[in-house]
Amino acid sequence: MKKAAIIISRTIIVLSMLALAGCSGNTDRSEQREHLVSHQLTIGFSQVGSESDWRVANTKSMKDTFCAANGYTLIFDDAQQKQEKQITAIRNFIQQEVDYIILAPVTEGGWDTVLQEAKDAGIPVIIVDRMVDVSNDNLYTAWVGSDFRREGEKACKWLRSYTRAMGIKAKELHIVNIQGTIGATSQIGRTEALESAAKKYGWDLLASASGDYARTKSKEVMESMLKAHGNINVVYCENDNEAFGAIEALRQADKSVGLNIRAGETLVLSFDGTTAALEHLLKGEIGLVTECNPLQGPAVRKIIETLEKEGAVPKQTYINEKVFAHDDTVESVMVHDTQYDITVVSQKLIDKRKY
Ligand code: GYE
Repeated sequence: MKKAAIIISRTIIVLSMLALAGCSGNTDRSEQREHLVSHQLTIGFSQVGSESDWRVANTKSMKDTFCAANGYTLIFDDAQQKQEKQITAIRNFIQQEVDYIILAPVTEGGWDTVLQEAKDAGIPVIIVDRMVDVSNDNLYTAWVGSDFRREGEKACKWLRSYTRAMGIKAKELHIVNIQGTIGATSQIGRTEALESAAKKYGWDLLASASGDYARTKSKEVMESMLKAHGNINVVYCENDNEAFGAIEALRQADKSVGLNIRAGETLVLSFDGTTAALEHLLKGEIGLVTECNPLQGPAVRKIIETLEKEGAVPKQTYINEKVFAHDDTVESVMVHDTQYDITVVSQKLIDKRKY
């Protein structure tokens, strides 16, 4: 599409959006229209899928941010966890001559060709959540997400402090890891943190297998881990939905989940911090939830708005995150680390949770 045609098509979209979004108010209509025309942007967003509550919240954040009322047209594509579908979606966005592409990549590898195509078409690409492993970083403009390795380190630090305070020796910890989607940055970081802590402290890491960040698959993985190992007392789940599946499997196998390993309970750890996981934490059914914030829309919008003003944007933007623990564990963790920044879960906190 040539420039003039793009302007005409955007004008049409804006005019219809003025009606749709009810963007009226007291300002003069033509002035307002002019303002919106100059800010009207079309965004193509290739989302991984809808495998978890985190993902659903991430999609909602993008849709709420890049809405008509904010001056955006969002073309959304759900790739159902398949990279081929993401590549096709990006090619479609290029054909449609969108202004920006947002990509939440399923795994890190395999993006060079299609990102080069976007670059050749002059369309900036903003990566969100997981990272891409490309030959040249100039194939994308910016990345927004979490420090997954650090999340894993925070969880392991808590596990060490808590179990030491309970007088449990390192070799008495029999851990299994239900991993995320293999090759996703979040899986790589969280797995690496656990493996290196297990090595450093001498924990018994019995087994690792992927639950693909999904509840049903993780329940199956937990079932087979329970058949293979009779002594599991810690389950490290790389997201909340995996923890829900693992808890279901543990209960069906007549194992009790809880905070007291000494009394034979199985300690479950998870990542994300969705409302449902915090509710499990409050009941003591999950021992620790390391937050991973899915509400990335506003940070991405800020980047796009800066780019529109031809300003410089950071190559990487990390979102700040917390660690949530049950009140009963906090005191013992503090024995070993008084500086520990832990948020104690409460009903009040859960009531205010946005996802
Ligand atoms: O933890 C999980 C989701 O990559 C951070 O993907 C993301 C992970 C998140 O499906 O729930």
